[in-house]
Amino acid sequence: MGKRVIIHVDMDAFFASVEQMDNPKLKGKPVIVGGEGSRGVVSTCSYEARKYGVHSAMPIFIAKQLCPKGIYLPVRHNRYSEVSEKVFRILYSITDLVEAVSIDEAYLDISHLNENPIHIVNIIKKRIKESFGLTLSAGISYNKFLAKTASEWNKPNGLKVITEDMVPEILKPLSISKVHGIGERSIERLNEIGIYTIGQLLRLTEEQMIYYFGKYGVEIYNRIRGHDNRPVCTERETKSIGRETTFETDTMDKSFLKEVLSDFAEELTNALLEESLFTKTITVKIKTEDFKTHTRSRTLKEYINSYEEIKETAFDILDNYKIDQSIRLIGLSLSNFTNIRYEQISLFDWAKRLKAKEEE
Ligand code: TTP
Ligand code: MG
Repeated sequence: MGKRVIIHVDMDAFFASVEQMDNPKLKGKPVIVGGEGSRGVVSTCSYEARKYGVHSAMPIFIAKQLCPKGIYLPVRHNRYSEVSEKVFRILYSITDLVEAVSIDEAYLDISHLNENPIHIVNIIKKRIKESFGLTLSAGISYNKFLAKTASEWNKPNGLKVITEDMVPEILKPLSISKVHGIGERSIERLNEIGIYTIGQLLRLTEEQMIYYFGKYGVEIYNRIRGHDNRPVCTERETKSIGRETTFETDTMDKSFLKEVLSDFAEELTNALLEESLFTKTITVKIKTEDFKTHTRSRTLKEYINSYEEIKETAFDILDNYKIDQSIRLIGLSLSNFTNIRYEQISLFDWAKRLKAKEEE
């Protein structure tokens, strides 16, 4: 395979920018878009509001303390999906090789286009700016990991190219939290042993990486060295992901079973992050000493992707299961995915519809 050219694009302050586009009086002002009701957290906010320390996932009441003069607006998912659809239409006009990662984020593989990638990014930026007045940040590199890292480089309205000769030097000062695919738990554990930057992470051996990240250790080891062969996928196929283990000796020890579930929850959370997925259905599978399999599932009201929530749901399922026989196998799996934060409509359904329409 020759060297690839990958672009990662991410809209700036997406929900808030759409609100500013629909109501130009809001331009240049601190706009905070957030959920009402019990969750009451910030979905996103304009860069003007970020100056006050407001950020995504912060409880609205705290945002109001930090930025009392902010303009607080409810989330209008349908509207953002509509705009997102139009933005993707522009991306598809460049190439078919578009991987929609979320409502405002995509990878494009433009290796086959004999064009200057910076020129292509500028065309995309110009079209989106002229059509909707929205800005985005883009990263250009030779793989997905580096393209994504580049797009975060100088938000908003950024453009950054990472070439082979810059790696790994350019990555060294970055915080490990910038590495897409490293979960919150792993970050905590690495911080505990004094690892905060990619430079420090580069000192770990492959074995140590496996110890800290499980199955993804090898991938992360390679990625921070600039190796990432993941293709730009135009369709997602993940239907469920799971882990299970058969014990050497059967057990009835609940706290031991919880330890195992909690390890699985961590691995699966990393897998979710890896694919930018959110899950809604958690399933615990138990095989008892008589070789019978029992599965218990729970489907939640909201999509989640955090270790704590997945672990707690699994514990709850186990607590509701009456252990009256020894257990020989336990498994945990996740299904019912979305790529869109707090969003019910699948981006891929309409991305596919859109393509079908254009092919007609
Ligand atoms: P992001 O691209 O992460 O954020 P953003 O576009 O608002 O800002 P940035 O300029 O940093 O890219 O997410 C895209 C949208 O997804 C965002 O506008 C709102 C929504 N979202 C949530 O609803 N909850 C969250 O916790 C996050 C991070 C985003
Ligand atoms: Mg964004």
